[in-house]
Amino acid sequence: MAEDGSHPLLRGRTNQSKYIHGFSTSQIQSLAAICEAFIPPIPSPPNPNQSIRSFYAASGSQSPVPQEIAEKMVKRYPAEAMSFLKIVLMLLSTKLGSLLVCGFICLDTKWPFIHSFSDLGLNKREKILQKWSNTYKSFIPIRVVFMMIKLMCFYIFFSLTDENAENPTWEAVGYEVKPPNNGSVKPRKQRPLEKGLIETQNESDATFMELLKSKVLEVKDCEDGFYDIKCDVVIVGSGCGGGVAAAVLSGSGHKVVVIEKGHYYVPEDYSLLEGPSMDELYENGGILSTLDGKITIFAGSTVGGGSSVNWSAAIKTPDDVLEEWAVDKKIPLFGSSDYRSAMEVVCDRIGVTQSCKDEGFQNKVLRRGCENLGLLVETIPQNASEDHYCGSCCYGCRTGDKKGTDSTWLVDAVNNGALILTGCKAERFVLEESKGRKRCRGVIANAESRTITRKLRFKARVTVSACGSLLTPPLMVSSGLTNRHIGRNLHLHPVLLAWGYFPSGSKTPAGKCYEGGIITSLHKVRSIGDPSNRAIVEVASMGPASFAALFPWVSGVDMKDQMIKYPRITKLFSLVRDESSGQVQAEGKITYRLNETDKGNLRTGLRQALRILVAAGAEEVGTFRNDGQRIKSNGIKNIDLEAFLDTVTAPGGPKSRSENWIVYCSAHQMGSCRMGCNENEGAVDVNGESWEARGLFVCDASILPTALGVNPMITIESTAYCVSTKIGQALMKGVFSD
Ligand SMILES: Cc1cc2nc3c(=O)[nH]c(=O)nc-3n(C[C@H](O)[C@H](O)[C@H](O)COP(=O)(O)OP(=O)(O)OC[C@H]3O[C@@H](n4cnc5c(N)ncnc54)[C@H](O)[C@@H]3O)c2cc1C
Ligand SMILES: *[C@@H]1O[C@H](CO)[C@@H](O)[C@H](O)[C@H]1NC(C)=O
Ligand SMILES: *[C@@H]1O[C@H](CO)[C@@H](O)[C@H](O)[C@H]1NC(C)=O
Ligand SMILES: *[C@@H]1O[C@H](CO)[C@@H](O)[C@H](O)[C@H]1NC(C)=O
Ligand SMILES: *[C@@H]1O[C@H](CO)[C@@H](O)[C@H](O)[C@H]1NC(C)=O
Ligand SMILES: CC(=O)N[C@H]1CO[C@H](CO)[C@@H](O)[C@@H]1O
Repeated sequence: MAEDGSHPLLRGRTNQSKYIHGFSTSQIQSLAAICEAFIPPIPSPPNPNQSIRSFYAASGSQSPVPQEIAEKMVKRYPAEAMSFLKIVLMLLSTKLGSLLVCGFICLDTKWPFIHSFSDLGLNKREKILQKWSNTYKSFIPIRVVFMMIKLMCFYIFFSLTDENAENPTWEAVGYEVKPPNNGSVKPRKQRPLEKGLIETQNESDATFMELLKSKVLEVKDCEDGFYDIKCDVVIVGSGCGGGVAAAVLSGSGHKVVVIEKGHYYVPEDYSLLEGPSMDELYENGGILSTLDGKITIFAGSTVGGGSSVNWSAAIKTPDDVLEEWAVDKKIPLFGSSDYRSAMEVVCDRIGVTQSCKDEGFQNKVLRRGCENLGLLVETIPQNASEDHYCGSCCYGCRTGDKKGTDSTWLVDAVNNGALILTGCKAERFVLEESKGRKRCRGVIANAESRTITRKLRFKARVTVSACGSLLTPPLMVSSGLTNRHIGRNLHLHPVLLAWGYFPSGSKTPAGKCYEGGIITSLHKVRSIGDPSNRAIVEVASMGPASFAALFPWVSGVDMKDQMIKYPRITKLFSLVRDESSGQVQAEGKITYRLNETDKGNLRTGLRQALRILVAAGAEEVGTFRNDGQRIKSNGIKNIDLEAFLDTVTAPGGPKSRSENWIVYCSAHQMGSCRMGCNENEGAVDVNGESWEARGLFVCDASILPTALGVNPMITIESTAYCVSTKIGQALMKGVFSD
């Protein structure tokens, strides 16, 4: 610890930072006491080097860690959850409150007989946290409090950086943020989207109008507090769906404006730092979950949307799914040759390669494990070049090699004269009553800049919602649309993770978990003989902070012991093509109920993932269940492994009333505005147009009729390609000229 008591490499930051979290001093004190119990200073293992020694000596209570945790929690967690958490922290700062929340462990035979939480010794505090994690019958949802603090505590501890963009733990946990190899970041004269880009956050009333006019848009400063902006097509969202729609519609000669609430980053801008990247590129900074805290949800929010952070897996829509959508769901598009050729166009444009020269450590593990078990393992095509090898693409691709929409479709769009407004958030669609069915006339949006004082009203013949499955429904609902499928049928492709530790120097695949192409191989569980199983196994990419945030905490020592193995821990996940579904009608209010069928499939997939890790030579394997479920697997007998696997289940979340719990993850959201062959079957028709409002189309993952079962990007882009091609044809025919 440094002389001023601060985290060794974080000095200098403390004084400059101004915190606005609104925690009282005693609440911060309680929080710090909890963090210290999560991450206690402890003696290091024998013969440590300097970095290991200081890692073991470091404490979660060192300034500014608790302040940063408080700040981030207030910014990212729902307000109701925070109010409750603050009450608990306040109680813990008093003796009676601590007794109430923690029980008899706060009592002492000696004066003062009762201790407040922060006055308790580290051992007792650790015991209390262990109890919280295991408590399922209590009058306050203490497990949720446990989860909220634990997640943020580890996330901040392993992602906070100093002015040199370093975190004091990284050397010890074997993590290194490498700038990409020299040659690949070419200095650019102009950013690829420059000529069509308007970063509204940089503009003021004075400059904004001029800028719009210079980009050949008809703009009017209206008396009623709006800037009116005229175009043929306005597209909300620039992700997989929006990017493709922008390219196609501008390509057919229409004046297209894309509005995106996120910002624009070019490869050189990406810091690759886990903390800032999550903040800049992900919805709610990567801290988003279902209301019950059971499923952690990741979605992109930047120019390029999910395609800028995606894990490079480019998989075509499986034939059986296409048939189901065309036949059972009666949507001809998915049985058409148009759709098949759209997939070719999409793969071509984003440059999908069929093989990978040098697979990373985690994918090698998956491949070797499958091969040793005689299981089928498939190679996943990537849109990046074959020797693409930078496992940090989930934080933006620094080499510019991975082709997200921001380096493909959106470039085509601006070359065709489309404009992209960033820092600009759509608020509601402009709907007019007309002859029984509404007519959509555009969208009203807010620019982020405080010096743009008016709202923006985009007037267009056609309006396209491409906000993704979590945000298209809230926008439709707040615009007054009422079809009952809006915001329902939300599929998440829920994921359960398994881990395996592979000491280096052994006969296991070489490399580090955060290097190499992210997803290059895949195992379909149904290939082992149960054709009804809907799970697949792939590898998961996580920086140390996200890993620590999710990894089960059972004690301070255990967590530190695990974290120094981080580079050699492979994470595999079981992902299910979910029949279960959830709802999202208001922003950030996501519910989801996983049913027994899906749970069963997920569990089968998870067991399979563990078998694969063992077969690949893991020394120890485990799940992410709260009790740290794991087994030493070196040379394990099959019968013992199977006995362990019998105990591997798909438990409930932190709010469930069962002894063990787990956090599920989701990076694929679909279906929340699904296409249907009539109004009772879906929120939009088979052309993607709202049943209720003419001229309003949806062009993102929310229109997929069901869950897909594989990584969805190619399917979303191909669907968007078909939907927008038809819109273009209709515009040509003058269908929307009224
Ligand atoms: C970490 C991660 C890894 C992934 N890896 C893969 C992979 O390897 N392979 C694969 O196939 N898929 C992958 N996916 C999934 C894929 O990226 C998404 O399914 C896909 O991006 C969804 O496309 P979309 O068009 O529906 O929405 P998005 O791409 O999410 O785009 C929506 C955009 O709309 C913007 N927006 C939302 N509301 C508004 C508003 N009101 N006003 C203005 N703008 C708004 C958002 O900021 C966002 O940029 C991954 C996803 C994540 C998060
Ligand atoms: C990397 O780039 C720098 C500056 O352009 C150059 O000096 C250096 O030699 C390069 N290193 C390699 C390995 O190419
Ligand atoms: C907008 O502002 C950011 C910093 O806030 C700057 O990096 C960027 O270059 C600006 N863009 C334009 C077009 O001026
Ligand atoms: C996501 O990444 C993959 C692989 O790098 C790429 O093929 C795809 O184009 C990206 N997403 C989109 C929407 O382009
Ligand atoms: C799970 O949900 C799907 C779709 O609603 C249904 O077909 C299946 O029977 C359900 N399974 C169970 C066990 O309820
Ligand atoms: C097969 C194919 O399209 N390969 C392309 C993949 O993307 C790289 C660039 O990233 C192209 O050079 C390849 O031609």
